[in-house]
Amino acid sequence: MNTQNFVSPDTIRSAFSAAMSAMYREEVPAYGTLMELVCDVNQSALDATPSLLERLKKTDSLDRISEERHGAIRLGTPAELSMMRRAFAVMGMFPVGYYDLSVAGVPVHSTAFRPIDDAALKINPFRVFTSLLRLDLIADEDLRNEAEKTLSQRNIFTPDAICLIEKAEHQGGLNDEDSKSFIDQVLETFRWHDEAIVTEDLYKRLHDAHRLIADVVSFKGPHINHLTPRTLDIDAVQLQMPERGINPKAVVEGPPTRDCPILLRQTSFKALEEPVSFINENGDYKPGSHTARFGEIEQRGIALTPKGRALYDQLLNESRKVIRPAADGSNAAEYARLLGDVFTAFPDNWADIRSEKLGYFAYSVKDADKLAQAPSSANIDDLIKLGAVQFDPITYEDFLPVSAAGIFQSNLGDDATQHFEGSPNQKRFEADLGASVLNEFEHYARIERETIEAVFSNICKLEAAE
Ligand code: OOG
Ligand code: NI
Repeated sequence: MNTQNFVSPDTIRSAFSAAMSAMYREEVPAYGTLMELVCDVNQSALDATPSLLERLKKTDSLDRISEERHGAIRLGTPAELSMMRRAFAVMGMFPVGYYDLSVAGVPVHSTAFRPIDDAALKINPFRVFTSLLRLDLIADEDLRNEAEKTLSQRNIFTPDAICLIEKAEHQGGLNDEDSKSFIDQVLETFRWHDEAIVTEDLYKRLHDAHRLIADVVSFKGPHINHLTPRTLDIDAVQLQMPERGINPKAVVEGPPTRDCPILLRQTSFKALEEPVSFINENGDYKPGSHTARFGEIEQRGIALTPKGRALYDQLLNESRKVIRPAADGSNAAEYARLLGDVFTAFPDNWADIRSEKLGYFAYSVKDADKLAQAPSSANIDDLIKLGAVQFDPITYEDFLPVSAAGIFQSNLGDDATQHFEGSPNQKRFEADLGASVLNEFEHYARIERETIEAVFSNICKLEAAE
């Protein structure tokens, strides 16, 4: 076996996300318009703020600033989920985090497949928010059985995709030619199919149970339902969408605009009504429509510790107790104002966020001479005070359940809010996935700890050299 010939998973992921982007722009022209807007806004932000440009030059690849950072799919069965895990592994994407959306009226639970280490994230951070339908939350037993039967008859992967996944696992990688076919074959799973695999009657019954159930069960595969480029100014994109003829959701999800961005802010244009056809008993097709696909944008900030996250959740809850953002946007400005006010309780400078242990930071040597002179008893705080060490926020690479629910809801139709018994079941999800998910907090804590250890190992080296 010659591993030299294997294409790196990072390269496969980059090529896959580029292929998906091209396919989605062709399938959903409004998404192409959003991409153009994002590019323009990002350019203006860089022109207006030279310090931002300098900072991004150091940490990011500027030419890829406006590229997709994530996409989302919704799967129907445990077998689909576990094969999807194996497909993503070939691209260096692994399940991180568990999100229970049932509490928010959406009958799914989810994870995000993403690159994990810093080098891989830098090459291409593309991730896929992946949900599994929870048929156990459908109350109507007949409907549940029908949905299950329909799902059991579909095969969302091409036979060649499965062969190549198995080959990659067996060999430990794929060569150039195989990796190209792998991308082509796996892309098929994400493609839109306008011919439903159900009758109009079943579609309607699934749709009445929950719009999302109809979206998952009625089609040949789990079409990518949105892609999400990164923006440097989410408020500007939200504001300018209507000028470009695209209809934004009512409010930006997540924290308010701040000097020190935390976690994740997201917004989207509302899902489009698209023509589809339903199968008849006699095998003919009957025209209809389905609303599922949209475009989203994201802006990321610092990863919060459990303490910081608890404060974020508390402030978000407080705001939403006073004003729940209305789907029609009628109280959007009021909500944004209130959110801003309530979040003044969350420190908005990096030093306080760090000293109050609300966020995760990466530590590095700022001045080697000062470090060499530091007393051996100095801890990391002392080293910062001495000017020997600096700290930078670690970016949050994951998702937020309340925000995700808001994205789901605004794209499921504004009448779709429904109540399910909140019932997180991570054990079940992991059994279906065939693997456990990485705990995101432990992951960020480890990154932080390793940077601190690296600083102290520098001191040891300096002492040894004396
Ligand atoms: C996924 C919604 C969640 C996000 O960015 O929070 C999501 C979906 O609509 O399938 O993508
Ligand atoms: Ni999304």
